Amino acid sequence: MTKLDYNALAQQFWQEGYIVINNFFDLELMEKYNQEILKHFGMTPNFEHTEEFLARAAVEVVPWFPQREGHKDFDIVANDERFKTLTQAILDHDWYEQYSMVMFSKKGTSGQAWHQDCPPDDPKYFNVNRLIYTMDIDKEKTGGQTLVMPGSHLKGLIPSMSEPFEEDKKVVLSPKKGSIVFLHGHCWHSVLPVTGEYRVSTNYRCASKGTPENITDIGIYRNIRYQFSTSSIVEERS
Ligand SMILES: O=C(O)CCC(=O)C(=O)O
Ligand SMILES: [Fe+2]
Repeated sequence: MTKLDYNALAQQFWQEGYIVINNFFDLELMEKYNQEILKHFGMTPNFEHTEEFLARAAVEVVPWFPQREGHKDFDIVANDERFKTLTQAILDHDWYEQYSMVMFSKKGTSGQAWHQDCPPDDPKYFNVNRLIYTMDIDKEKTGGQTLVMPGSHLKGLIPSMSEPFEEDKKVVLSPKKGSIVFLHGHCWHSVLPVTGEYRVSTNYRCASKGTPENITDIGIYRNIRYQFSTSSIVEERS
């Protein structure tokens, strides 16, 4: 791949709230990951979230944390020098790895509603999603494109259902196998319904030092604030 201008990419991240780089990871490595992921899930995994969360937040993904279960292959991405250099360019030297999470959605599921991964109450504290794609995501084959609202990481809370929401300003991302997407946790984003056999993405979350480890415990949806550790709605938004 061509040489990366890390500083320009970091600047873009801070302006837009996200960056996309195609052909970042080797296709062979991505294929290996994808096969391990499919081996873990099979094609019809059960949802681990509660019915209430699935219904209210309209999020239909099954999470898996492969590094926690000792799947060493998943360390390769975390330890990749270019991946780390890009992270460093964005967060300076003061950052730490949180966890890697694979998200699986089967055919006919609704994807993910618009959300922020963590509360924007204090702009200093946020997670960074470092997404890698082990398969092509596109309109024709899979559906499940990722939607992002440029610049929204600087705009505070995602509007509630009764507040104006300029959805036409969104950008549709169709990452390819080997692409990466870095996304600020306060940036408003969603995932379209999955029309192909399945959809998989893998997120190597990290954060600036000093950010609480549980920063992503509460996700912000347009209708609710949801706490994952207690599987409960902690706020109804109006
Ligand atoms: O799978 C994606 O493309 C984005 C998923 C997401 O919402 C996240 O990683 O926070
Ligand atoms: Fe998210």
